[in-house]
Amino acid sequence: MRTIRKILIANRGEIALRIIRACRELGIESVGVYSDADRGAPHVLAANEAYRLGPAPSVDSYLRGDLVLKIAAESGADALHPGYGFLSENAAFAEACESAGVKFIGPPASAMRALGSKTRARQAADAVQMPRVPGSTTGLASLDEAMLVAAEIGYPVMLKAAAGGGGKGMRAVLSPDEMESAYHGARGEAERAFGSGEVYLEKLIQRPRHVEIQVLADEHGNCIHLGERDCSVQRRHQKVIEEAPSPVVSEQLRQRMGAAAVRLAKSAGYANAGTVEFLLESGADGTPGNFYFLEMNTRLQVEHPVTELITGLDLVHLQIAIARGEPLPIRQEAVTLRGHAIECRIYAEDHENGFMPSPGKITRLLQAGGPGIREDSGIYEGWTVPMDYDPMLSKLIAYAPTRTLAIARLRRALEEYAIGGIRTNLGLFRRILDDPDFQEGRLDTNYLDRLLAENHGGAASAPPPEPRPPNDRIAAIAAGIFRKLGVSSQNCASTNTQATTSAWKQAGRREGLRS
Ligand code: MV4
Repeated sequence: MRTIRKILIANRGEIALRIIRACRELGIESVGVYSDADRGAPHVLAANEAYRLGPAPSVDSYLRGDLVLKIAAESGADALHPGYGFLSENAAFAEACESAGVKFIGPPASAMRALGSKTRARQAADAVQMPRVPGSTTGLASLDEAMLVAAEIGYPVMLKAAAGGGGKGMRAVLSPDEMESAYHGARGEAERAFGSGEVYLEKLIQRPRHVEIQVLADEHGNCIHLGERDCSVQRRHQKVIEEAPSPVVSEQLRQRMGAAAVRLAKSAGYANAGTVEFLLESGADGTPGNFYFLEMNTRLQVEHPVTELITGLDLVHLQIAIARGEPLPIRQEAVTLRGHAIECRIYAEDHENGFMPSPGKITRLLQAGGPGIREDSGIYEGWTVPMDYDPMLSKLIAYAPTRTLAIARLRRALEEYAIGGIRTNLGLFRRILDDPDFQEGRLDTNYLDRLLAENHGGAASAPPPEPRPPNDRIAAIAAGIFRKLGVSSQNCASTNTQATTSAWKQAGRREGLRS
């Protein structure tokens, strides 16, 4: 067993805060790190102590593994949690931590390397009879080979970068005449983005769902899975809504996917929390078809709370227990899924104007609460959202006995939630949750693009939309402003046709009562 008394959190925002909270619950000291843009960030205020890394850009701060390890030594941290992004999937950094005598709370570097290359991961999948998308398991040597392999598996196909992830260096190829430019395009993009131009081919799966299995492995060879998350609602490889369980995965399918994920993790010598991603084919009549291994993410994911809510487990507590060398405290048979959880990723971006990032000062913040609502946030009223990082502000998560009730709770919470001073995608969630296809669980990875193309703006290439007629939101915002100014807002208020009263409107009422 290893002693962990003090953990350095090598991250920022909501995930740093999430990990600091777990430390507090476990009686562990927390060490925060920050860039110049994050001097007053919530994670800096919450940590027991905090140290400056450097200037705002990530390459000068949160990506500086050498500085992070210097601070670990200085502060006497005996372990390090990398969160997600930044250094979390950097095998060389995990190794450097171990050399410095700082326990890296994540998998061993060897497992990160084994799964980091997609061609190697596909070979690993074959070795454990894990179904994977048909195609090559080694890099393509030439355009000629690409043509041959594509003819073998049959068009349409997809070119992918072996070092890739998140859609970079990826090209759909619908017919042989498209191959030449796609091949060179994908190679060049992969070379520039990852320093490796290795590409391989897969059969293109049309309109799949993105379903992933959460796994947990200890350092004694035990491994379990915690069911799936459905992350099909995404835009440009950026997840927008995640839920657990998937509305279409049966107990039998869950057990097959879960068992395959556990086999893969065990074969790679995996330890700690990880996620195995699958494409789930849509069969006829909305029932799922085959599932195919896509890749393994060797970190705690943004969307881990939905799994926590339906399993009743705390994944960060478990990560720390595993890092201490403890055996998994639960057996697979004891894992039970209960209820339904849905998460919205709230971003500082203008979804009505090409999804432009919208950093800036948060002048007003009305947070949601009440039964079945969890908010993992990295903001406060008065905080200036820096433009240097991913613009995710918070995660709003609803939990209820059924999917229908979880949707109702989320819609109610979104009515309570208001962020002033910057643009956010809150309005987008109201739209998605009102959509019959979402409500019926008719989802695939093209779902959001379809919804955004439907009527008013949102598509990245589309020009800004014409001003829309006043709706309840605009009226409610105006009501708040007018009340603050002491002007009558009767006309605006009368356009509110919804049964619920929005957060802004209530804020306006409170302001009115005060004066
Ligand atoms: C695919 C695919 C269809 N067929 N592979 C996108 C990110 C990368 N991790 C894998 N991705 C895809 N791979 C084959 N053979 C469709 C996607 C895909 C996708 C996957 C998961 C979540 C969202 C997506 C959005 C578009 C395309």
